[in-house]
Amino acid sequence: MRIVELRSDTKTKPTLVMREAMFAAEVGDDVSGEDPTVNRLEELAAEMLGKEAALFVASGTMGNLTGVLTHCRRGTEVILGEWAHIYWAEVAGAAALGGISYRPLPNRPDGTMELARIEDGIRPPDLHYAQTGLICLENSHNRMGGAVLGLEYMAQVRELADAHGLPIHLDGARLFNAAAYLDVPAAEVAALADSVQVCLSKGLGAPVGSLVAGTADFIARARKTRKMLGGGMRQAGIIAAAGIVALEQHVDRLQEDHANARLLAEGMAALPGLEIDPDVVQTNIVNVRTTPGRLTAEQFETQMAERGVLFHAISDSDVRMVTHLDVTHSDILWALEQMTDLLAG
Ligand code: TLP
Repeated sequence: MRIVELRSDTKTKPTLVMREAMFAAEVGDDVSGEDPTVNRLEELAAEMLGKEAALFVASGTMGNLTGVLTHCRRGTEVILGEWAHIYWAEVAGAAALGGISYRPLPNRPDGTMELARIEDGIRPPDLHYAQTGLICLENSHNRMGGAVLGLEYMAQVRELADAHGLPIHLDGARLFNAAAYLDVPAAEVAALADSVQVCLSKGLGAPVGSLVAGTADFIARARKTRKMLGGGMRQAGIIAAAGIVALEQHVDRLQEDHANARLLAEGMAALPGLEIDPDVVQTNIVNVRTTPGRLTAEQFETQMAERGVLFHAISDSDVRMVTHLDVTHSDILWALEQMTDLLAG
């Protein structure tokens, strides 16, 4: 059966070029900084993100946790959106492992938090209060359908953070998608944060890995945090080699994924039983609502899976579809045909 995999851009499989690079990778013990391939990946990432240094980590979750633990002491508090991936889908790692509390604020549909709410969320120096230690942003915003935070908004948060002497950590799991939408280099977005986490294993197609980037001093401290978390890998050049291919070859093609997402959204907007405004789709994530009284999100997911079109329900009424390297224009047209058949039949 033909399968169109829209559950996540994490589902991408390494390309032949990646597998060849992995096979041929020169390696060494990365814990002692001796893996030339990891070193090359970290230098490349730092350069693309406009930061002094970068650190290769096993996952986005580990990258964010490394970032938060490196910025914050025990007993401090992190301001972030209630739909920030760090808050809702990373097992409360900073609380469990770092003694750090979260101050979740409402996310608007565009992924932003109201500036006044952020300012209110920053704790005054009262003896009773936890000290605010960090602000986290997410760009593009996963739960908000891949919405992109604009540079102007990020600059306003930066100004606020500076006024209060607070650092910003950017969960840029899909930073390159955001930069492609904004049509600016990723470094321009990353410049508005102190530290940034980017995933290689999402739309960029690598099998494993993320990078955390920041100042040389921050990354030296993050390296120790990573070691504490058990993330010191040895001959990690084997997987870093795929990451280099991801950064060199798969950044410029992200617009294709965005065009496919848009095509999917436009197609679904015309179908009965589904509700979506295609204009809100900016990157590679499409959240679509099922009309009340027709198929529920779960029924839509199950019945389309029987036809080979895979995606997930994210609430009783909404499903999420994600385009990526392994989904073609023709896959989208075929998926839309299957949906038409199910919903119009
Ligand atoms: N997102 C995944 C998971 O939620 C399943 C997905 O399919 O979208 N930040 C953001 C914004 C993310 O979307 C994710 C993963 C992560 C961090 C964590 O990355 P990993 O999965 O590598 O730990």
